[in-house]
Amino acid sequence: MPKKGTFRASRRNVLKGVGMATIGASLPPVGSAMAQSAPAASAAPKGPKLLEMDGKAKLAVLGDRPLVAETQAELMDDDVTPTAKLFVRNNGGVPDITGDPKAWKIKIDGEVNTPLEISVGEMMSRFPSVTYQLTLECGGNGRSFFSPEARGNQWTNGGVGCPQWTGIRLADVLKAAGLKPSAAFTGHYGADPTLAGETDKPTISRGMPIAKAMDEHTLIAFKLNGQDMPLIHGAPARLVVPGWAGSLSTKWLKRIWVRDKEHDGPGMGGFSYRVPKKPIVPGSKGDEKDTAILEAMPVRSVITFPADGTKLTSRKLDLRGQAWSGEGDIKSVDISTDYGVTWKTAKVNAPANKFAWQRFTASVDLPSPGYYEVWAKATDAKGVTQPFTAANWNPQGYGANPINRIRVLVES
Ligand SMILES: Nc1nc2c(c(=O)[nH]1)N[C@H]1C(S)=C(S)[C@@H](COP(=O)(O)O)O[C@H]1N2
Ligand SMILES: [Mo]
Repeated sequence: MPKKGTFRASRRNVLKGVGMATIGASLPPVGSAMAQSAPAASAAPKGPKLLEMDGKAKLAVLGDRPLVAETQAELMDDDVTPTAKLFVRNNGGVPDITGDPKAWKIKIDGEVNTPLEISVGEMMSRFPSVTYQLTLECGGNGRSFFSPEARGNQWTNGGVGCPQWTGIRLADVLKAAGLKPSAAFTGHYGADPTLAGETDKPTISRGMPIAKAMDEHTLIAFKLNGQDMPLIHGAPARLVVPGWAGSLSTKWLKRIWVRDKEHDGPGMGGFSYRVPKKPIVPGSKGDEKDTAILEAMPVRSVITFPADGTKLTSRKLDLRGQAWSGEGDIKSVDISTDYGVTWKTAKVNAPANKFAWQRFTASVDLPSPGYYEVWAKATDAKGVTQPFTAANWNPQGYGANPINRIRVLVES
């Protein structure tokens, strides 16, 4: 193990107050907008507030009401994301759901021949059960890297996870209801109350084109990592729409309205989940009419070992991370330890299935003791790669996927 302590915001290092410890502790996160624009703060930064919830790891809390918590990069080191480490993103409250989960009913209506009201139990017995490892990523993941700051939760890279989901294909239920030729789009409704406690208003209601709804990897899931779905992740049933903005993956699912046009629920209007069709000046207002719906999430890589700020006792570093793209598989990941002057190709594992993230590993030799940044850059099967900085600024801050950077200090 080359790892020996860290030199970022640990209390001991802050108190020591000298040398690299201080520099590491006072630096903003690498790659953040702050890192690019602000001088290093002199005061010791407070670490993030950590989640305290039964069954969950100490994730970084980005918001309390509604609860939003992201997974620290070093907690994304499992091939399959354990339930405890999966990020949480609520827009409202958590519904009070009691009784037999199998009796929970979902309504399918709108542009269908036979509207259905079907229970979880019936779905389980009528349709084949499928299990896939699928990446779920919040549309705002990476938002903190934008400069100037874009409004919303300041995600770094941790609004993502890739656990195993078990359920049925949404396509099977839609086929059972019989899509009319006019069926063009879905509209999703969950049972969560608003923050004000209203139960008759959706907190968020997004939808997708029918083709994505019919994709064999789009699921109504009942289980997470082989266990009954935890309430916080959408029990008894939730959608999992892999690769696309996480807001489509409706938790506590109670209705799918099949529409003959683009859905218009909360989360579909204004700049919500929309990005400019042509680049706009960072910080400007933009024009809602000139936007397109955010669909697939962009290519991204995250170094999960070592942690940012690690002190190394060896110049040989065996690093690893995860890479994924909402568009499909990862073709390559490249690593640089000299600020992008030279790059080395990492080994990339095959995905468990389509829409699963992929493990990369690399062994790099750092030429001398001292301070280094390790950069990772993924390229997907379409040949799309990560930019060096958060590109395509937009008012709501979607799609920031700059190359991933960690800092290490070689001590000997
Ligand atoms: N009913 C409902 N479904 C929801 C949400 C919500 O607030 N209410 N949040 C969405 C968003 S924005 C994301 S990113 C994912 C997060 O899923 P998780 O909390 O299980 O990680 O759930 C989506 N499904
Ligand atoms: Mo999200």
